[in-house]
Amino acid sequence: MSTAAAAADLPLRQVHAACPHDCPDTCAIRVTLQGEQILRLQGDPDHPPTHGALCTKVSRYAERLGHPERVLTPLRRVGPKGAGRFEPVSWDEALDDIAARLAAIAARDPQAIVPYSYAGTMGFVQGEGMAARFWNRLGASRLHRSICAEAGATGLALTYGATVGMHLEHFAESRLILIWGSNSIASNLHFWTYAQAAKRAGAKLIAIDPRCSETAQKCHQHLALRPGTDAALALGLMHELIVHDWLDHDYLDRYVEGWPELRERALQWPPERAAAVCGLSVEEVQGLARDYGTLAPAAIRLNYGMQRVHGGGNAVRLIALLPCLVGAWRQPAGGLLLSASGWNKPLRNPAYAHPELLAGRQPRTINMVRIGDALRAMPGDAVLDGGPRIEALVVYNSNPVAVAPESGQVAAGFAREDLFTVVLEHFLTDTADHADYVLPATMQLEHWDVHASYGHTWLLINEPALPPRGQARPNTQFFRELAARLGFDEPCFRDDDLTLARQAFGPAVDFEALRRDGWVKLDLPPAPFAEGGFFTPSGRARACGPGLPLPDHLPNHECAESDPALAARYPLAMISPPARHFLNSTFVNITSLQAIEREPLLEMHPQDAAARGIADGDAVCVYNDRGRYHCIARVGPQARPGVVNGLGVWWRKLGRRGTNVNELTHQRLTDLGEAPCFYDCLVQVERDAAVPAGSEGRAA
Ligand SMILES: Nc1nc2c(c(=O)[nH]1)N[C@H]1C(S)=C(S)[C@@H](COP(=O)(O)OP(=O)(O)OC[C@H]3O[C@@H](n4cnc5c(=O)[nH]c(N)nc54)[C@H](O)[C@@H]3O)O[C@H]1N2
Ligand SMILES: Nc1nc2c(c(=O)[nH]1)N[C@H]1C(S)=C(S)[C@@H](COP(=O)(O)OP(=O)(O)OC[C@H]3O[C@@H](n4cnc5c(=O)[nH]c(N)nc54)[C@H](O)[C@@H]3O)O[C@H]1N2
Ligand code: SF4
Ligand SMILES: [Mo]
Repeated sequence: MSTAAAAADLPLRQVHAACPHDCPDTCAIRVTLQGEQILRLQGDPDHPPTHGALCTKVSRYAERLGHPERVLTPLRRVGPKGAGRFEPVSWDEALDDIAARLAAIAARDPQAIVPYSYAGTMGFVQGEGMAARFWNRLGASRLHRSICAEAGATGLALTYGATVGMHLEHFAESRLILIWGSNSIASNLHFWTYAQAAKRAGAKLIAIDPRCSETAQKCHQHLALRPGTDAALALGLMHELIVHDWLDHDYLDRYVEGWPELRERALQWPPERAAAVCGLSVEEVQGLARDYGTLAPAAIRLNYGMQRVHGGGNAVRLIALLPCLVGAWRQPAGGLLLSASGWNKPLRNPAYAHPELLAGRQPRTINMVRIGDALRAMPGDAVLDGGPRIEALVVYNSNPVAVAPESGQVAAGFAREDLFTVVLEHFLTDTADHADYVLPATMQLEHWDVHASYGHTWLLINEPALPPRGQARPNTQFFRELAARLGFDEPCFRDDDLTLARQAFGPAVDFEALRRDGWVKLDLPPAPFAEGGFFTPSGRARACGPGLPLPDHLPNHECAESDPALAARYPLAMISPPARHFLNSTFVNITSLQAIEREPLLEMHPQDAAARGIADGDAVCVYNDRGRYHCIARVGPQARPGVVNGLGVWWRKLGRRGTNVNELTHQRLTDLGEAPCFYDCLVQVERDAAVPAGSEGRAA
């Protein structure tokens, strides 16, 4: 009997899964299988925010799972670093050698070993579930996981006392929605569904974004401000709210700390000043203030796109205070949402990472944003935080060679022949190419996990639907086996994945309900700050106070105001927001999605293109002192004058001439949170005369 016929005899089964990707939507997935054959993979129709729909990327999950280039056996390097030449080895051979190499380094100083991980999966189990215990026990360096949201999250927490905001579903009832630094259609699709409902009910939608994104095109209005000027816009809005008295005085008096001081500062920002800084018209600033001051309930969907600049933290602090000025928080459909992750924090198990295993040690911290510098640093350099030279890296759930800033330096660091690098991956990414060992990791449908969301207020479970392909193993298993080989005999290293899933949340979460339904909703008030109740010590939102200076507009590191000489050489500001069909660097190698995105693109305004003799479709070189990025110009209204949009984040080896947009970005940090400044970057562009468009093969 053939296997297909055998499968047809098997009963259908349904499994609750969760989308693992770094996306605020955290969709619930329903998988229908017969035997080991996926019949259907769909958004769970019963999960309110998912609403039965997955994005284009994840609806192709089976393509990623069964991809012919998936890494299915452990691999050991045979060529030079970075060449991506490997031979298969057994798991035992790989683990024995890795354990021996790490033990030798740890005997000198475990801090010379650095874990590098981010949000390839957002799951608690396959994220840091077993890994954090292992690193604590080893005493390895700690990693400041700052590459995405730290500036904004810090600004938000300074203001509200936690990273919390409106509930996603209430946006459907808003009358005004400011979509601020967010291309929601690409990166927050399920929010867009609620925004569309509001629009149908008569709400006005305004996009605040340097780029005329897919989302901005569908809003009633688009304000194309200069990158990194959001704080100036917020101050200009406050000025107008004050002079027209569109204020909720009662709310301000009762629930805001430092309002008199903030008021004085805002009065220094008449719309003329704000408009000049932002590159907007005075009428645009005034009109936005009128809408915000007079339409209620008014909601702001802020996203991380606007905080990847020098002053990103201050900008978030100012914008987060806007709903307090107009009393928007009084209604469920008013307020602001940047992150919802603080809502689930109290439910997480504080003992999960077993901090006691550190036994009083306080290892140094490496900032993941500065991995390019850190890998090349010598003891005494500040970036090493008082610790030793980095001798070994264990990378999981991340692709730093592609996504970290100043990637030329990152690649150079990873290319150090004396660096021992282990990468847990699904594919031979740019980072995996630099590994001494690449170990095959399971994908979401092959392992257990539990998820919380940073965009909504549900918790989700992910049950394995399929056995691992090939020799793939969950991340947890790698750390368990390494722990055993290093003689770590604490019982927590023997917890299996289901146990880890159970342990992630405290007793307040009904794990059996999670398994039965696939998700549970957090029990929270609909208008959380209707009467103050912020998570600050005073319970009031904080504009300033003891130890907290007033927020202000800080110009970009790289702009004419901060560095006129640099701006003279590199007159264009570059932002590098995500391409719609990739998720950071994930999916770049998925054939059907790559076919939609086609090539690495640089959007340019016709004026800027004409001044450089560049036509739509030309091959161009984007450059600054850090590097050269080769891509294709898309000339049109998506870019505002003076700003180019380099859509990210291609794998270097799948891009043109082995480059991606992070060749150009720098490793300087934001005002708050020590986060990256991906969108604070000056460049120049020229035609790639040497290579006519379309004639260049990919540098694989
Ligand atoms: N399809 C897709 N979805 C994603 C991602 C992805 O790569 N692709 N990434 C995921 C991740 S990691 C995250 S953190 C989230 C959020 O990811 P975000 O990076 O916030 O993603 P976007 O929503 O694209 O928001 C970026 C928007 O901010 C704009 N922007 C850039 N600079 C400025 C500025 O100075 N001011 C203002 N006002 N706007 C600016 C950009 O033009 C862009 O439209 O999305 C997640 N979802
Ligand atoms: N220029 C520029 N650079 C950026 C950004 C930008 O907007 N512009 N965005 C930044 C942002 S917001 C972020 S969050 C970072 C994201 O950076 P990363 O977190 O590194 O995200 P990805 O590039 O998606 O890489 C995740 C990797 O994890 C792997 N992975 C997924 N699941 C698993 C698993 O279960 N086990 C293992 N072992 N591996 C797994 C995937 O195959 C993938 O290669 O990039 C940043 N870089
Ligand atoms: S990437 Fe985002 S929108 Fe797409 S399925 Fe995952 S959580 Fe949903
Ligand atoms: Mo991110």
